Amino acid sequence: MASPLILVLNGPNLNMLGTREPEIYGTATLDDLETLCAETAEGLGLAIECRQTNVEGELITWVQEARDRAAGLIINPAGYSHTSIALMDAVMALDIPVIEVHLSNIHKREEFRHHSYVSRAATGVICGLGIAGYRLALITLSDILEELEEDDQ
Ligand code: CA2
Repeated sequence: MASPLILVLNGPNLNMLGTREPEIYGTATLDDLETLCAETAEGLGLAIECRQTNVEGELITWVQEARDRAAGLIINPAGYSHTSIALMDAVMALDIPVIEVHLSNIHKREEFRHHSYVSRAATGVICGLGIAGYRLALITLSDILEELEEDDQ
């Protein structure tokens, strides 16, 4: 049987990871993050596809595509977390498990980062653990998918 596909979507400015603000986002680059996801997914028997965009509409289109293609979604909506009702609506329309990840602890930062529209549509949220948050999100999705499969039998 084919491995279930997990889509890992990263939003605006995350292509700059590792180049600035290491005290907030750490020193790992987007490449490092995607390698960690690939290695973790392989160990869990999951297939993954990692994508990053700076464009809100593109992120929404990819979320919509997850509906027919993916068994689970990991999303760091970055700045759009705090602004985008359209992105929240797209995530709401999914019926697969969704984990929202933030590298930084958004609750320890400026007030405007404390609220995420996307959290309302997410199965769960991980923040403040750096790129390890993505590893934990994959492990959690693997557990959820196993449980769903057991329920189906
Ligand atoms: O902590 C996170 O993962 C965030 O989603 C990152 C977003 C921020 O707007 C959210 O409030 C929290 C920003 C990503 C920007 O990443 C950069 C990394 C290095 C240099 C510049 C920006």
